[in-house]
Amino acid sequence: MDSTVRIIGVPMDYGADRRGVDMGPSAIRYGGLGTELEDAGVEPVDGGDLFVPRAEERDPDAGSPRRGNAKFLREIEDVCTRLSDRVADAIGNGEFPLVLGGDHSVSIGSLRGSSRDADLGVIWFDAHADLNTPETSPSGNVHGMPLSATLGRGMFGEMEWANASGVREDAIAYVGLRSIDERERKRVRESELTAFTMSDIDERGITAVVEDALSVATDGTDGIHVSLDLDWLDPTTAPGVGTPVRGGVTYREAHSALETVSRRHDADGLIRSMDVVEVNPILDERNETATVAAELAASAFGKQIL
Ligand code: B3U
Ligand code: MN
Ligand code: MN
Repeated sequence: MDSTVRIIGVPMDYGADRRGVDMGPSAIRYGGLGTELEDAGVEPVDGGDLFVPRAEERDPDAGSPRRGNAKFLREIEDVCTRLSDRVADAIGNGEFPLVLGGDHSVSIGSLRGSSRDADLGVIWFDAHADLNTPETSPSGNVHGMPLSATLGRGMFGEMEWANASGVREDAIAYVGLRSIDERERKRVRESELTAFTMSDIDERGITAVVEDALSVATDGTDGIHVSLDLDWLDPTTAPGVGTPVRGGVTYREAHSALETVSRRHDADGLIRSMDVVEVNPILDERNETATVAAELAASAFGKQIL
């Protein structure tokens, strides 16, 4: 693949319960992201990190929505608004933005930016559905809400900064779900979202599932956003995440999945943007999770064994 990948670090952990994902961008770079991407045949350009004020200096409840609970919402709005501009600028310059989180609420900015001038399909590699709203969230943590924010569900309907009108519900496909809150389950079932769970992967194999997810995300869209939450992987492979859930994909399945995405990209040029989120270096073992994150990004951009 002959192209430029613009790395945008977002050292923010406002959306997560456990501190540490703010160090994700450094850890992923230290885990070899630059060389991995070069091995994939793309040119990495590191745009540095967005400025994110320290959580300790902020009041988590200052920007509370009228109903429900969503901690640090004002701060998340500020960061995601700046991020969406950076993502849209990169695409405007013919580059592929690769956003390094940070917790999963960064995707609110990635998706808004990437869909500014396009209809965007989404592949959501995650253990969780991330479909809570401030009204339904059991935790008040916005990293459990980015897809509802994007779709303008619940209180997010009043927050234009969070919505992405270029992302249709029926162009979003989950891959690898295994931890869903009761009210999220109802929403997923009643929605037009496509959900491939771990059971689907067990039964049909990762390649068939990812190919189906790609069909969903490319149907009637101009390109896709790949959102990779490291807790998608089994905790034995990716221990450095805030909310590990056992029974995730293996190292091999993960690479195979992103290689499948890359093959379609080579054929159709379909990836517009990607984010890699929820790496928590404090909880990691010898930077393993960050290193896997760097390797998986390279697989998505075309790195091959031979
Ligand atoms: N669904 C739960 C837990 C959670 C979501 N995303 C992560 N954890 N990483 C919640 O708090 O919304
Ligand atoms: Mn997530
Ligand atoms: Mn998750």
